[in-house]
This record gives sequence, structure tokens and C-alpha cells, in this order.
Amino acid sequence: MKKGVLLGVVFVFWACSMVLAQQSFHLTVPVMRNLYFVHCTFEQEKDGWEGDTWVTNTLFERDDAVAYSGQYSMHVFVPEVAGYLTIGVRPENWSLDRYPYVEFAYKIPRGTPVGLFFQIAEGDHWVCLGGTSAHNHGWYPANDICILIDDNTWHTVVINARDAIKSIDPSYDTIYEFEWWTAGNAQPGSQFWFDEFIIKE
Ligand SMILES: [Ca+2]
Repeated sequence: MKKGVLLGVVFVFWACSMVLAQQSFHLTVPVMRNLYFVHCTFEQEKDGWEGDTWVTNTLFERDDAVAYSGQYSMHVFVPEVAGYLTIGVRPENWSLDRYPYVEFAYKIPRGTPVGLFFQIAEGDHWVCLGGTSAHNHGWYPANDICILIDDNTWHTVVINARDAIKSIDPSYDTIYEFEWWTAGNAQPGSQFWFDEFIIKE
């Protein structure tokens, strides 16, 4: 075989190999997706949840006597005088478009005021997406799409927070905090539990 022909054959073989390699590369690269932005199980710690006891008259603790999954849930309660039954979590850079769904399990005794609040800007800027029939969202805008059942047994719910919040104002796209809250009408002894709190695609 002449030298030129041999070089041509080698070149064609190399070119075909590169094409096949590229096709193989494109076919085998996995799509990396992070379905869960936040997943709180409370099995090891409080998973970032915080509260201001002295202002809200609300206490909270991991509870190993009542759990939906594993051994622990989060127990939220008002000890002595009326309170706001409130704690919250602040995931950084929570994009509603990327992570629109909020899911959790809850156990709420009858008559307990539990509300779901989303902070849509820094400062006192919140919207409410519902809660139990006894919840009071006070002076904040609300779209009460989520109705929580207060029968003291475990239930789960999934909320499309993006669509509900954008129905209040389409410009809202970042959430700074999620909070349980009611406008000071939680009587002493009010309590509830939640577990498997998830923010997801
Ligand atoms: Ca758990």
C-alpha cells in the first residue's frame, strides 16, 4: 500500500473513532438532578429549624415518642400563655421556579391553630398558604390553598407553593424562610408535630 493511501486509511479510521466516541459520550453522560432541595427528618438534629421563644412564646424539641418516619419528629408547643406557635427554617437561595413543591407529614390535635407562612422578601414580608381552620393569618396576604386536618393523627400533604404564591403576586420568585405561624391565638397547651419536611422539584 502506498504511503499516501495508508495515511488516508489511518485518518478515516481515526475520524470514525472520534465520531463514535462523541456519540458514545453524549449517550452515556447521566443527567445530574437534585430532586430534594431540603429534607428534614429530625433523626440526628433539628435540621436548621429555629425559633424565638421569648417573643413568640413557642418551644420546640425533637420528639422520640411521636414520629412519622424513623424515631424522631419535631414537636412545637406553647407552654404557659398564648403564643404564635411558630418556628421556621431558612434555606439559602430557595428558587420557587426550581423548587416549587413543599411536602410534609403532620399530626395536629383538634382546634390547634397552625398556619403556613412564606417570607417573600427580607423584613416583615410574608404570605400565608393556609393551615388548620383555627389558624389566623392576621394582616398578611393569603391564598389558603392548604387545608390541614386537625384530628391528631398523621397526614401528609404536598403544596405547589410556586403557583399559590405567584397567584398572589407573579413577581415573587425567591423564598427567604418557611415558618409555621398564627397571629397570637395559640392557647397554652397548643401543640403539633411534623416530620419529613421536604422542599423539592
Ligand atoms: Ca423522622
